[in-house]
Amino acid sequence: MTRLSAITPSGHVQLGNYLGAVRRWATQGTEQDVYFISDLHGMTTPHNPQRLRSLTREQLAVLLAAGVEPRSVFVQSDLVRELGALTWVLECTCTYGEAARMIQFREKAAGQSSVRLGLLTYPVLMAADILLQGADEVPVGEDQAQHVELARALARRFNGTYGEVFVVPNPVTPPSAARVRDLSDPSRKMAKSAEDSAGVVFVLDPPELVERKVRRAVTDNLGQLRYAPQTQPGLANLLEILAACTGKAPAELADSVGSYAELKNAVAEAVVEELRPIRAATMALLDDPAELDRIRAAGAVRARERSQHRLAAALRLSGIG
Ligand code: AQP
Repeated sequence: MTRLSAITPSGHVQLGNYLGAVRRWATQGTEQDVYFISDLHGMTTPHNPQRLRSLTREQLAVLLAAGVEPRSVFVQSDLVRELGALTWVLECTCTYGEAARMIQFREKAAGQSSVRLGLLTYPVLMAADILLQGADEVPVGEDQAQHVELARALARRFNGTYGEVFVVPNPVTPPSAARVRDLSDPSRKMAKSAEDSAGVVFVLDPPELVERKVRRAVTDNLGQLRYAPQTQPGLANLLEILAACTGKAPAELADSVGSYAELKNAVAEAVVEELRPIRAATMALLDDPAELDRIRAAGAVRARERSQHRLAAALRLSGIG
């Protein structure tokens, strides 16, 4: 069984990406699973080429440093030729109406005077990512479920029209994971591309900076230490982060600390300790470009091998190549 997940280099990896996804990929992933840095998806909105390249490298290093199986990881653009070919075939399998109906496209395009065509067609590229690798399962949140439905529809349509090539993927809800909120504004989720990074803990932030960001986290003035996400979202976020780092329940942790300041100290310490080995291993990999390149190239070879028979069959059956 192959599960497929990705991370987009739209910014530095943040604590939410790590606690909510990457850590699980490292601890629960199998060799059959596929994890990739979706740098092609990072081009659908205005981007800086140098920054995209360096974030891609950095994210690859973070995934490996976190312990994701190196044989499962690759960089999406290392398969740009294969993905480009399959995306075209799938674009000619998809209707304009289907693409234009995607909620995420409508949300991201709303109010923009100029929208990249890639923003419209990116769900078809995502379908190519999924179908090329033969993924059975795609763990996604609600925001991406519609895209996996599109991939299912395209796989079925292609198979029905030209011949059986693609595994029809299933969207699955990821096992309940921490949903980390922005420390400065707990009404928002923590995001790597947030405009203001004061409330975003990055995996590579030095310990002093992590401590400072946690100490400045917005809480409330109720002075009551309890786990109440609706009425005390800032405090609840800190308790959830501490819970994700310690394996204890947030409510239990609320009972065990004496003050907001004590809680912040405990959170800062737990996060610093959780991230310390990953930060060190990431730095070591970034300091050894030859080793990182070697792992990257091997990942690309494996991803290509896993997919080449499907691409060849899709091209042949659709009458090209
Ligand atoms: N705050 C979060 N808490 C828990 N999980 C999170 N993820 C993202 N933010 C949080 C999970 O991280 C994985 C990779 O994310 P992505 O790169 O696919 O895109 P995203 O969800 O849009 O991540 P960001 O950080 O919010 O990026 P931007 O700012 O570009 O939108 C996914 O599994 C995601 O659920």
